[in-house]
Amino acid sequence: RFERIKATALQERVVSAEEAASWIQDGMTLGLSGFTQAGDAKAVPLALAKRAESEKFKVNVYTGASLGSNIDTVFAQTGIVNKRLPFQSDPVMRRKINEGEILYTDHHLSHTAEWIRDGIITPIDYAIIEAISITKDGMIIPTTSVGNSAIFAQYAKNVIVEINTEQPERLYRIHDIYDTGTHEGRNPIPLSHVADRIGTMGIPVDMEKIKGIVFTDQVDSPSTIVPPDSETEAIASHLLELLRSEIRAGRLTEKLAPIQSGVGSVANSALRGLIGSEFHDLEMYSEVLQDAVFDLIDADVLRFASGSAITLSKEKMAQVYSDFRKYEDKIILRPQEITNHPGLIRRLGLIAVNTALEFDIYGNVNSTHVSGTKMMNGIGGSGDFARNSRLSIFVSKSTAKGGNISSVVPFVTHVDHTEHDVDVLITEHGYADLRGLAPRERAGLIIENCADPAYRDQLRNYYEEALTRGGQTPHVLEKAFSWHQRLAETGSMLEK
Ligand code: 0RQ
Repeated sequence: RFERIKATALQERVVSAEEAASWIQDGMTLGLSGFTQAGDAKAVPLALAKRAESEKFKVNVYTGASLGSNIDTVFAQTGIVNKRLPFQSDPVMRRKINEGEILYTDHHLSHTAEWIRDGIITPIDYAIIEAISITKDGMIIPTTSVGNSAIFAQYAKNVIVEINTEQPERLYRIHDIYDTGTHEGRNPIPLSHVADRIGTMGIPVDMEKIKGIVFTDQVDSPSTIVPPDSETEAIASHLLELLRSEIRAGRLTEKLAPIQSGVGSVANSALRGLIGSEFHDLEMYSEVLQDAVFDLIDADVLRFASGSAITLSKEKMAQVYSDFRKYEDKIILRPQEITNHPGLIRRLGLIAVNTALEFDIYGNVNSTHVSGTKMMNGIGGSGDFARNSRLSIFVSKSTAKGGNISSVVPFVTHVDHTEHDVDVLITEHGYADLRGLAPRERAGLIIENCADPAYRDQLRNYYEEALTRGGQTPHVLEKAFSWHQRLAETGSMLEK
């Protein structure tokens, strides 16, 4: 185990997870590695939660994105979290957030590093970073995610490294850590192609700040991949139809443009839809590399994938890590500030596919707040990509909860992505290409192409009444949220 600490002077700093957790005091702020269940620090956070059985304290918790290994669950259950940012997706934490017990700052994933640099948010007392090893010169080599780990380690007062001996050392070749520097004297980021390497292989850190090193062998939590159903398959086929029409229009070739894809069942299904298609030599410039990405590499459809985390199902994890040589030259993991960087997203000209909870007849998208008030997960990186991509696509099933909820509504109850950031909407019924259209041109297209047939008359009636009121974006304001009100009162958005 100790050979993983190549800076031999640091070997004497090995402590137990319990000892490291004992350094954390009430009121402190922690920066934990971890991005969509991958590469999260596990041993020290879980030991910290254990302390809560006999002690009362609260900490602020910053991460890359969502954590696995039940960490957010036990953090929420033990009540030790004061404030959480920038993303979570845990059901227990979600409930505590919505009950007002945990403060949650739902934040664009590319922005958090800037807040840390500028001293906007409470400074980090302890960064706790999972690593496969520490190099001779003290660089931390992350495991299956990079997320915000580099900025946390750089700005934290103290660093605890969790060396995960279960993660193969071969992972050392896949990271590319680039520091954008502070606002003074910042230069363009020298990345012009998805596969470019622009930084260091690990996270450079002042060795003096490494207060402790903990060994762990707990692997990442596997993701649950919901198998495609007829609706997600229909969404995937409409997405392919859209891409083909872009090729016919001469705007894309069969190599497409680098693809970003959100997480979840719809996104995974959409990606899998590319297997067996005519598209080839594809590239991804995304956040999360999920099962479908490796399927696409295996099928020789995907040439290269850049992301911030590798999040896999149990079966895929076993296959990928037992044969990692096959993938190591086709993958790069970067800090989320780079994967989600507005300038790079624009420069690379991405096709971005993200998921909506609901969207309205003019193209505004709500990805986060159920019925406008209850947090689901968070905006994650969807806003970074939607605003800056070459082609910004949102997908959703047209209904939820057995048809009681229409995902196409008169007015979204919370706006994550404004109509200005949304190019194309896709449901299982079809797609609406909103580019270049005025609000009055959009409404009909969205209703007829995307809404569930059971809700189309209701939407048409709303829009016709709205037209009598006039305006650039016509609405019947007193009825704009009436569908959500009906849902709360009767359990369905359908008019009786
Ligand atoms: O709940 O399973 O309890 O029935 O929402 O919906 O259709 O399974 O879709 O898993 O792809 O998640 C937007 C939440 C979609 C996700 C969201 C209910 C529905 C179901 C899930 P049940 P589906 P998905 C990259 C980019 C924001 C962050 C992001 C998300 C559950 O994609 O969090 O894009 N995105 N990040 O029944 C009430 C509605 C609903 C609804 C669906 N209108 N009202 N409930 N549901 N529509 C990742 C990162 O950045 C880290």
